[in-house]
Amino acid sequence: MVAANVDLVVALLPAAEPEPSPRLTDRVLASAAAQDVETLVAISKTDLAPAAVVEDLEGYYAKAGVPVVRVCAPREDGLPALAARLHGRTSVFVGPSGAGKSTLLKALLGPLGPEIATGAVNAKTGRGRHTTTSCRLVPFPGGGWVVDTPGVRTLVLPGMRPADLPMFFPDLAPFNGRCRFQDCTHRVEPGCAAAAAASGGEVDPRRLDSYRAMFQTMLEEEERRRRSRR
Ligand SMILES: Nc1nc2c(ncn2[C@@H]2O[C@H](COP(=O)(O)OP(=O)(O)O)[C@@H](O)[C@H]2O)c(=O)[nH]1
Ligand SMILES: [Mg+2]
Ligand SMILES: [Zn+2]
Repeated sequence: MVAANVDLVVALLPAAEPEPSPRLTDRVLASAAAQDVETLVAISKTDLAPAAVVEDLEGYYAKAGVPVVRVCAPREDGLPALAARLHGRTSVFVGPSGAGKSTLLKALLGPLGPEIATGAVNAKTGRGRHTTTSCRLVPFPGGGWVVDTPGVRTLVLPGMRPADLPMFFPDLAPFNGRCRFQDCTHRVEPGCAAAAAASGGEVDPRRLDSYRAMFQTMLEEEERRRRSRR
């Protein structure tokens, strides 16, 4: 996706400014899982959102079976927990522009770290400004590497087949083969075990919707590629 030999993708999910988009985070997580890379969600900018919003996001990922930490760079909250995960590994920070990736990396590296540019979120659009324009590989104190990346808005997943997508959603994978139809895609088929789990609250219905939206995007991508080949 971003760099070779990556051990860990840290998906930054801002609690506010810009507006949190778990759907984008879900796409980052599924893409990383498809490349057999471990993932961690870091809910950032927690000082800018009500506690209920942060708790909801945290609960969403805990229930989805994805490790999650809360971080707030200016308050230095959650930094030791995150640093422990980064130690000795090659990690990539991924997330929307303005999520606080560069700020977080700066806070982790401390005053002796290299100069890293950060940029305010555009007040009019609520979007980040893409201050970080290229990937940047930074040595992590005590061992390891961290890659700071520019913001992602959408993700294209070359070579990933829609039918394989449930495998990369840890909370949906257990339902594979448990639906009425063996090749159920958990979208519109009757007798879908994943849909029943979402209705029953065992799976967050928003996660299933997010999966379905990603599946749809992948179908559209496939169609676009097919057309451009003709
Ligand atoms: N209040 C607050 N602001 C933050 C936090 N993290 C980053 N920011 C601000 O958000 C803006 C975007 O941060 P930046 O690190 O450039 O985001 P990036 O595009 O993901 O690298 C900057 O103005 C930062 O100062 C945070 O935890 N709390
Ligand atoms: Mg940046
Ligand atoms: Zn199903």
